[in-house]
Amino acid sequence: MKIFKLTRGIILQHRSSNYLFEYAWDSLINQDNLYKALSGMIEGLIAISDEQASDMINNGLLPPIGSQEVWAAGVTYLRSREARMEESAESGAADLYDKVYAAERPELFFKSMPHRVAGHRQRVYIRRDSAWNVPEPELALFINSKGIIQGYTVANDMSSRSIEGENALYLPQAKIYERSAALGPCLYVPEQPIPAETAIRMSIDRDGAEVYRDETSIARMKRSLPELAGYLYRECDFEQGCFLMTGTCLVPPNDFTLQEKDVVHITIDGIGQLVNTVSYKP
Ligand code: DO4
Ligand code: MG
Repeated sequence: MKIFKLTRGIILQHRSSNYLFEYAWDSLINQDNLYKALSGMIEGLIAISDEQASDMINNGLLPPIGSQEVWAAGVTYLRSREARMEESAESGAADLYDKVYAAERPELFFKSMPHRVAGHRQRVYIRRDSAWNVPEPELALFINSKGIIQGYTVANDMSSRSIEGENALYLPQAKIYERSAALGPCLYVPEQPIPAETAIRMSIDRDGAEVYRDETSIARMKRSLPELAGYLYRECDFEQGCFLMTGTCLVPPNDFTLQEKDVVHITIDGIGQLVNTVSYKP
């Protein structure tokens, strides 16, 4: 099932039916066995038509986050390791990425407070002081306060390759700025964990023409999803749960940088599509 956070309530979609209700987002999603908890609520909810649901989703959608922090994992796919080693060759930091890909401990970093997160059809930003900017399509996990993965969403970990490539210690500046994180369109809450062969796709449009398209599967991830969640929760408590981006699996060619007004589409099977237009911070 899917839950959409709206300006006027929450829509739960399950087996071709839509239900609209009011609930505090944090307490709704931070439950044990969220699928079962949501299924148990359905009986008491009032169904709305597909037209009503689409209209509300098209006109009042928010990112599927409440007060949670957003964290991210890095270098979890071979493609990310390669790209990072190329961009940092001159700074001499290429080895760091090679080592972290192979190490037992994953790379985990803080990505965003909820107020900096863009939702579906909202703008994401590129930095004015960065010459080389890319979107990073990622599966994001929603992990509840007990450390158990309860749901998934589509994520964009917007990044500056020039800033990170100049010096690996600039990572927070390459990664954390206004609207550098996007999540949406919904929180997908399946009965079983998301299948390993789930496909993830990204395309980028410029002036109405497609300038990039590629796809892969999350089966290529070097680490397991519970392993990433386990490391994050080792010494951190998250009272309302936490979102964790699981690393990028697609990187555009090295001569590609995002421009203002580019439109980034990221799709993950079963979850949906996250679309964001690129902009500078006004
Ligand atoms: O090591 C830097 C960040 C890596 C990252 O964001 C990714 O692999 O997705
Ligand atoms: Mg990333």
